[in-house]
Order: sequence, then structure tokens, then C-alpha cells
Amino acid sequence: MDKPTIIQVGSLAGSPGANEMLQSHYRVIALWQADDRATVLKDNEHVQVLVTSALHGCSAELIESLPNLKLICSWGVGYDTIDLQACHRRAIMVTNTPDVLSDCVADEAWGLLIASARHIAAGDQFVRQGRWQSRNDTLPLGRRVSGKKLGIVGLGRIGLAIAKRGQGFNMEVAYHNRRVRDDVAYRYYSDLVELARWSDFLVVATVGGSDTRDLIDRQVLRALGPSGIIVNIARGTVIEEQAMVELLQSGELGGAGLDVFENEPHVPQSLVQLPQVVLMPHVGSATFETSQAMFDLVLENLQAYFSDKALLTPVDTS
Ligand code: 8YV
Repeated sequence: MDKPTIIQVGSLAGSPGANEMLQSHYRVIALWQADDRATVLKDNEHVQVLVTSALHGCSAELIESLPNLKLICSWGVGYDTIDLQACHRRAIMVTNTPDVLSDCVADEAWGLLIASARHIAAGDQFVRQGRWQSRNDTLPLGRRVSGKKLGIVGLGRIGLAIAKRGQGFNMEVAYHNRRVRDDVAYRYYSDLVELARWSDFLVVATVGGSDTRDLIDRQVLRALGPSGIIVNIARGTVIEEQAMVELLQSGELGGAGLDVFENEPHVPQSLVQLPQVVLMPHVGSATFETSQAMFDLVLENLQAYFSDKALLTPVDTS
């Protein structure tokens, strides 16, 4: 039997063996390798399924060029790079990879939090550069983590996993969310500025996209204050990046642990120069175990579609 055809927007090399595995099950049109994308798309107008990732996304233009498209399977939980309105208009189904990555993303958030508070990256440099041996040089004092106040912006699956870890550090946890949750005992703040004022650490775990753009603005960051630390494992667009840089520079904001940036992979030089920030290249889910689990979900959703079964992890596009 002929293999079903799928269009793949970008490489899934972040998950070892994924590209090869897709090719073994499907006839893959690798769009990112096409010299003449327009011709490739024209020749494959009949294709019903497209595979992408949180990074590569899927634009309205690409959706429009595939008149028979029925399903977009994305590797990643965030779908801010997929034009959901265009999907809704054409009743195109979308799947993502929730749950399987929550623990690893929460682990990374905690890594960034502790690294920022305790100067782990700076301390590593301090030792490597032989500065420990110099009697005139010391690493600046850090900030205590255990027992402090943890504010979480976005108490979804990842936010909950971050909160749970906070309890292990004897922290008081509070959150801001689109709506109050009735299944948790954490304190709810409807006002982000108030949450930031209360928090020692503010961790951003909300969805990206236009609804949350600049949600963490200058006022929120100022309320977090000179001893406060912001951690972002969500999307760079959620924080007003320029305001964050300025407040870090002036000392009005204490520190930052950042996995995501407004204009990736560009990281402002002004941020790179700051010693009180820890930077990571958008790798929250990037472990062997989780990238594999994410890819397994992509494959299972594809298999479900091609055998007329219900999709495992559909995204609500309404
Ligand atoms: C990254 C993500 O794609 O799932 C998402 O939405 O942003 C992450 O999984 C991943 O960390 C890249 O390795």
C-alpha cells in the first residue's frame, strides 16, 4: 500500500530520529528543503496533513495554499505560531503535545529561578576564570529561595507543575490566571501588579500570542522590585522586553531567568551584558525523554487521523 503523503514545514531534529521516523511511515514533502516552495505546494495541493512544531508554526498563507488541508499536527504545546483563525475558518483540525512536557518545562523554570537567585551561571564563570583564587574578588551574595513567595502567571498544566515544586521549597504560592481555579488552594490575584508586588519570584507560564502580548509590562516589573526575580519559560512576547532590560539596568528589578525572548533567536546585547540574568535558548522541553514523548504524540495523532480514529490531543480552534 502507498504511504500517505504529509507536508513537513520544518525539521524536527530537536527530537532525535523524528525526521527519519516520519519518512519511514509517510511520503514526506519536506517544505524546508524545497528550493521552489510555491511549485512544491502547487504540486501537492491534494495533501490533507501537515506536520510542524511550535517553532516552525503554520501561517495563514501556507494554509491558503493547501486547499485540501484537514489536519495540522504540531510538535510542541504552544500554538501561537499557528494561525488558528485561518484553521477555524476552514475547519482544519490542530493537535499539539500537552502534558508530556509539563514536568521538564517546570524543571527548567526552577533551574532558571535557582540559577538567577544563587548566581549559578556567574559562579561557574567565577571558578572557571580562576577568580576564586584571587583574594580581592568575591561572588555577590545571592537571594534565598526556600520559604519565599512564588507568584505564577498562568496556572495551566505547566504553571501547576511549577507551583507543586514550590511547595517542596516551602514557598507560599499565589497566581494570576484568566480565571480563578476552583481546584487549587493557592491564592488568586486578579491584578497582576498586586501579584508582582507580593511575589519574590514571578514565573511566567502563560500562553503566548496576541492576547498575552506585553502582559508583564513596566508597571508589573517595577512592582516586582529590586529584590524580585522574573522567570520566563512561556513566550518572549509576554514580557515587555525593553522595559525589563531598562529596569534590570537601573536596579529597579533584581534579576531574570529567561528561556524565551521577544525576537528569537535574537537576544538584545543589553540583556547579554547583564550579570544578574541567566539566559537559555528556548529549550524548556528539550530532554531526550520529553522530546521523544512529544514526537510519539505527533505520530499517534497522525496514525489516529489516517485510521479514522479520534485525535488524541486536539486544540480548541473555536
Ligand atoms: C520548545 C515549546 O519548542 O512546546 C512548546 O511550545 O516552546 C517548547 O517545547 C522546545 O523547548 C524546543 O526545544
